[in-house]
Amino acid sequence: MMLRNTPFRMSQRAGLFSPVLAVLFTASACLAEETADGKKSQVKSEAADETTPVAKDETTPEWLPEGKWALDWSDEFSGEGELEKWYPLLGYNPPAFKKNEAKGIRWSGKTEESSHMYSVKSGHHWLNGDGQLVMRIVTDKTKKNEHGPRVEAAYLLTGYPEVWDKTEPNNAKWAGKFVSPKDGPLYISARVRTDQVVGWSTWFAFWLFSETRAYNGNPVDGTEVDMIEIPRGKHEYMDKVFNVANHWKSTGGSESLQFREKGTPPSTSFVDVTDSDYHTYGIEWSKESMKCSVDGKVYYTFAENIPTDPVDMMMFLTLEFKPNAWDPNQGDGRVEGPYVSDSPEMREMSRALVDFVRVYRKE
Ligand SMILES: [Ca+2]
Repeated sequence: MMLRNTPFRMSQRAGLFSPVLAVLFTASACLAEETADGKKSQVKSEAADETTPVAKDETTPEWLPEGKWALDWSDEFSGEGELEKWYPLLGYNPPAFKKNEAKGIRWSGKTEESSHMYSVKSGHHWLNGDGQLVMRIVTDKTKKNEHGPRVEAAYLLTGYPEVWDKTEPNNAKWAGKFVSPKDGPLYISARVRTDQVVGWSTWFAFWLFSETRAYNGNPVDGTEVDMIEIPRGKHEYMDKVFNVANHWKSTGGSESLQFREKGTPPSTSFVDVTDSDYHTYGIEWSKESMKCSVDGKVYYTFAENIPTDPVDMMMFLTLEFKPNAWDPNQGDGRVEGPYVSDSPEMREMSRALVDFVRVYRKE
């Protein structure tokens, strides 16, 4: 899902993919995604790469792609207390971030009052002492803006705005943990449980993203890579659905694929990411391709528009909310549909548990 996004519509598939790749696909329907300024990009529905080997044990967290891999970075989310390797998105102002005065907003309009959700410093993400990061997204019923009850969420990055820098596209230079396949292929994975991601118009996402160069039309220096997104909504097909995507331009520069158990057509290959198991979402990222896998089975391979020499791509773990961002009449989890818990002051719409994030480098 790009920063600017509006509902999908059914439409004919157009040729973003090579004919060679296309023959591997077993389903042909697609969804088109209409962006905020009215142009359509593509969201094809399903198609498994049947040529890819399947992991011996689909839940083994240590599954790795073929080859020899060395652990480069990881967060096992052990212990309690503050996160050390992840930063809540609190805006784009380096001095405010350094002074701990920054305030985060997301899906924003022109002002704080027109934001659909807020990323906040604390309160919605924590270590549970049992080896997992807990993330949640809630409606604070005591606060409102022009969109209604205010939504706050865990929205975590491995980077932060470090210093003003006029040579940077957005005048801010980012620091933190960046990832790049320039010096050799990477395998990046997250083990996540999402059975409590239930709120309508919420979704869980695990991304690679450049805050400065994602949508400049040049995939080489950084894009938005959605290693996994799990949206929820009142439509039956949204009971069990996930997608992967690469976005390199705000309009007309997207490649994405949706997998679903229900709907027309259903996917020929699918894993139920809404069950109570942990699932491992991985990407094997080289300068030639990005292979997105679930539990060691590759679901989709990006072969074009690869970020081959990204400047500041970092990892994201997020819960998000925007009414009908994925589909018209998706439902508003603030006031209807399932939820995790509810009180007069707050409704917890969705919750995710993250067991680890690991980055391996090919030797
Ligand atoms: Ca770019």
